[in-house]
Amino acid sequence: RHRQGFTIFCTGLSGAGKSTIARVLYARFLEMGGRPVTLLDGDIVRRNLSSELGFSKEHRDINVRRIGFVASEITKNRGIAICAPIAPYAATRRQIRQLIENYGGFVEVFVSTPLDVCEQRDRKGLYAKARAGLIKGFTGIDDPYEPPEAPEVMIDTTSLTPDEAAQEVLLFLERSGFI
Ligand code: GGZ
Repeated sequence: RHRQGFTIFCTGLSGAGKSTIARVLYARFLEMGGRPVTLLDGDIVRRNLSSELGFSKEHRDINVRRIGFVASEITKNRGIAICAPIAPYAATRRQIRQLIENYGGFVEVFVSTPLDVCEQRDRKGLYAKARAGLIKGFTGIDDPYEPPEAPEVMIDTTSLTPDEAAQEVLLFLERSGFI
């Protein structure tokens, strides 16, 4: 079987649960075997591909386009790319979708956990810093997040375990014939 490649593109606020879902999916795909899997988590990309970039609209767009390009190459080669940036701008996500759909599947996963829940979790203390004005231009506080209008999957992690959240994505992939 020569199944097509695909990209899982998780988008949502800081603390919404993107990286956690992405890591569970990564482990599941490795267990399944068959296709090469690449995890392009926000942190990993910022450290290795985008270390010179900040968080202006321009820099976020460059960052997200780089992720999209790498994911498109992986998808072209029939692999699985799992991406987990905030990717706050709808137009930029749309461009990446268009690029990747030339080569395989694009599965937009909107991790829709509301701001108040993300802020309550505040795992890294960044929301507190943003509220205190110590970080400027923080997504959801004083910087925009444009929610996807037609994501393939929408997951609010408020009352789901990471496994349950990842299962939602796996179900979609099975129903759509990707896995
Ligand atoms: C949003 C910021 C910011 C600002 C630093 N706004 O919870 P985290 O820490 O680990 O995830 C956030 C990450 C966002 O980087 P991305 O590359 O995913 O963003 S984008 O897609 O918009 O390029 C957060 C941290 O970096 N962080 N400053 N101002 N998040």
